[in-house]
Amino acid sequence: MDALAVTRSSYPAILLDGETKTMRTLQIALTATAALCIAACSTTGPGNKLLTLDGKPPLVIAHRGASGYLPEETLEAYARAIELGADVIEMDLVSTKDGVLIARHDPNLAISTDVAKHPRFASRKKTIKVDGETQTGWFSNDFTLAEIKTLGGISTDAERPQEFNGRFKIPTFQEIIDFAKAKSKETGRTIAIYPETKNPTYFRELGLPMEDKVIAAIEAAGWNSKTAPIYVQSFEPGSLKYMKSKGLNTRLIQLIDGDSVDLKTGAVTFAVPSDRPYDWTQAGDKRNFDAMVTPAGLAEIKTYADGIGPWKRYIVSIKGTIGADGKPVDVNKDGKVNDADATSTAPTTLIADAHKAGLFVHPFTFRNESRRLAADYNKDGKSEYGVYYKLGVDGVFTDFTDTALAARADYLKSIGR
Ligand SMILES: [Ca+2]
Ligand SMILES: [Ca+2]
Repeated sequence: MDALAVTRSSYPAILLDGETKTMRTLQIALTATAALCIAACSTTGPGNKLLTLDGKPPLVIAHRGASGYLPEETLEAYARAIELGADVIEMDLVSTKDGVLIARHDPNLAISTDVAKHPRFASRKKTIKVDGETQTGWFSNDFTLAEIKTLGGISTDAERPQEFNGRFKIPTFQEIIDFAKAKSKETGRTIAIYPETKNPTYFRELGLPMEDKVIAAIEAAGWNSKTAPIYVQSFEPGSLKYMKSKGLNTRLIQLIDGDSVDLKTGAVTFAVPSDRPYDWTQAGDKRNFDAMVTPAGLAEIKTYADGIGPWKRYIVSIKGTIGADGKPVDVNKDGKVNDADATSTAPTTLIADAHKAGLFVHPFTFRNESRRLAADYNKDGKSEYGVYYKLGVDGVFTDFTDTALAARADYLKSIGR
C-alpha cells in the first residue's frame, strides 16, 4: 500500500527533453489563459465551484487519529486530531478473545503495542497466516480485553515521535463512540467517526465475527442512518454487504488497495495481502483490487456502498527514472529509492467515474514525510493535498490533520470560497 519506489528525473527535466518550439509556444499560451482564469475565476463564476459529489468542501479524516504525532488509535491521538480541527476520526476494529471490538490497525499486536515488553505474554508469541501473509507476533484474538488494557500503544513508524510509546491505552470501539460524542458536545462541532472492519474473514473463521457487534454499537449510539456522523468502511465487500443486509443504514465505503507502483509505467501493482479482498481470495475470485475502479466495478460497488476509499495512486500515480540496469534510479542521491525520487503522472478519471456512478471518493493516505512525497511537491505536503482537492476528492485520509486543513483553507481561498 505504500509505494517504496521511484525514480525518473524531475518533471521539468522531462518536459525540457521532449520540448519543441511549438510546445513551448502552446505552453506559454496556456499559462497566460490559466493566469487570466485565476484572476477572473477566484471571485465568481464556475471557478469557485467545488467538484465534490455534494458540492461541499472535502472532509479531513484523521487516519488513526493524529497518528503523525502520537501513537495511533489511542484516545490521546483522537483528542489531538480533534484539537487540530479534524472533521472525522478514523479507526480500525479488531476483536479480542472475549469478543470485544478494540481499535488496532492489525490483529498482530506486535506492530502497534508494547506487548513484546510484557514477559507474562511471552508464551503467546506465534507465527500464523493473516489473510495469506505469514506473520510472527501476538494476536488480539489470544488476549482478553482485561489483558489488552495492560498494554500501551506505540508508534508504528520509526521516523515519528517515540517518546509517547507505552503511555496510552488501547481503546474499545464503545469508548471511542462515547469519546466522539463527548468531544462533539464539548467543542460544539460534529466529530464523525469512521470505523473499519479489519480482517473480517480472519475473525469470522476464529468464531469472532465483528459485523453484528458493529451494528449493535451503532444502533445503541443512535447513529444508524445515512445522515448520522458515521462512515463504515472495509476492504472486504462481503463484510459491507453483510452489514447492509442486517440493517446497517449508515454510509458505507468500499476500500480499494494496491501493493505498490511499477515505476516504469506508473501502474498500481498487486501482491498478497494487498492484491484483492481476502473474501474474494477465499471464494476463488482471482481479480485484483483494480477490478473495482472500472465503470463496471464502480457500478457493482454502488449496489451496496455509498463511496470508495481508494489508495491515492489510483487517482494520481508516480513514475521513476529507470537506469540502464532496469532498476529505479536514486534521483536525489540520498541512498534510498522512494517516492521522493519519482514524479506525479497525469490524473486518472477515477474521481469523475466514481461521481458519475454516484459514489464519493476518500483516498488514502496523505503523509508529510518528504520520502513519501513525489518530487514535484517540493517536500511540501500541502501541495499534494492541493492537487487532489482540485480534482474533486470528497475527503482525504491523513496522518497530519493540520497540514490537510491548512491546504484545504488555501484551496478554498484560491477558488474564492
Ligand atoms: Ca483503516
Ligand atoms: Ca532517493
